Amino acid sequence: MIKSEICELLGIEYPVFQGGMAWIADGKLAAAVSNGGGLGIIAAGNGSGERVREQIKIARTLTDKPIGVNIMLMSPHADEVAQVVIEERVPVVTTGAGNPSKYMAGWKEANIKVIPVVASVAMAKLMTRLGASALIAEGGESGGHVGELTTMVLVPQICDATHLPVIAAGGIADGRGVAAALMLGACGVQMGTRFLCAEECTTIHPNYRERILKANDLCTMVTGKRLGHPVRSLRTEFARNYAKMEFSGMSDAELDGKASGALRLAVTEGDLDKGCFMSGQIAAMVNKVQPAAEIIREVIREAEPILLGAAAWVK
Ligand code: TUI
Repeated sequence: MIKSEICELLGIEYPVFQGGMAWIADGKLAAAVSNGGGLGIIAAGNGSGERVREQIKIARTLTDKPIGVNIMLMSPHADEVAQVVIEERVPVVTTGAGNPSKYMAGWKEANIKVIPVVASVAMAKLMTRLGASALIAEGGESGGHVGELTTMVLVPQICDATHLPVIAAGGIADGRGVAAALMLGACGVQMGTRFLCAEECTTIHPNYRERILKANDLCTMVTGKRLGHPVRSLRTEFARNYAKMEFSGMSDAELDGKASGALRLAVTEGDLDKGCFMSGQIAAMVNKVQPAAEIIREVIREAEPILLGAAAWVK
């Protein structure tokens, strides 16, 4: 059994979060993860407040365990969603792709445990000062919107910069990743890509899942750096073409908008030409579809002997 302070803080059995994957992580997936003893997280993505409220209600019909909501701060609906989580008394909020400072006081007043994703030491210090309950240190191995640093480099530096519990994310898909994260000073992990292949992840088109299951080690790439929004996704026709446009003489104004709606096209249509199939670098390590609860049990069961055996390195 692997327990840490994050389990007590949130009332969960295992220190495993499911990433708040935009367009993908709905109430059904979040409930399955929470029922499996982890923390299930509903992704607000670019959705409206009412859509998020609906998903919270769906999750609540499926579980009485704690669930979280991830607020994507670049969304035009972020203000609205920030209010909905208060009204719905959501116990945990995670944030991504920006600085949640302006919401922190309101969420704290509503007794919400706020766990921002941070991709730098400066942001970790700011969030600690503003009263976050824990931090997610997400390295650039992850899928979707990525920061500059890798998990290996980011996690220990974030741990040094805060007294809060730190959850490691990016590049973690099995028990070895869980054990390594704990060795770096984290007290839990967040996985996104692995949960794309959870049985209860029914929002994604079969093409998306098939691409993940068939992926190899070099299957992802980062696009979007030129406009300041780097995104890691599968190396599809869309990603290759977008990368070509970034290096062409195209103006910023023309480039902007070339990726809009591409994640939705991947998730709902499985469109291999126009879709952006966001994925972490560990896609190659995801080889089977299984229930969310089994994923959680499996990574914890794999991590236990590794952690117990670690003392053998010290002579
Ligand atoms: O947010 C994510 N990953 C995401 S969001 C997303 S939706 C999207 N769709 C289309 C285009 C772009 C995004 C898909 N994947 N991960 C959490 C994360 N947050 N990673 C890095 C950061 C981050 C970066 C900068 C957090 C804070 C930050 O602060 C910058 C500042 O404002 O100083």
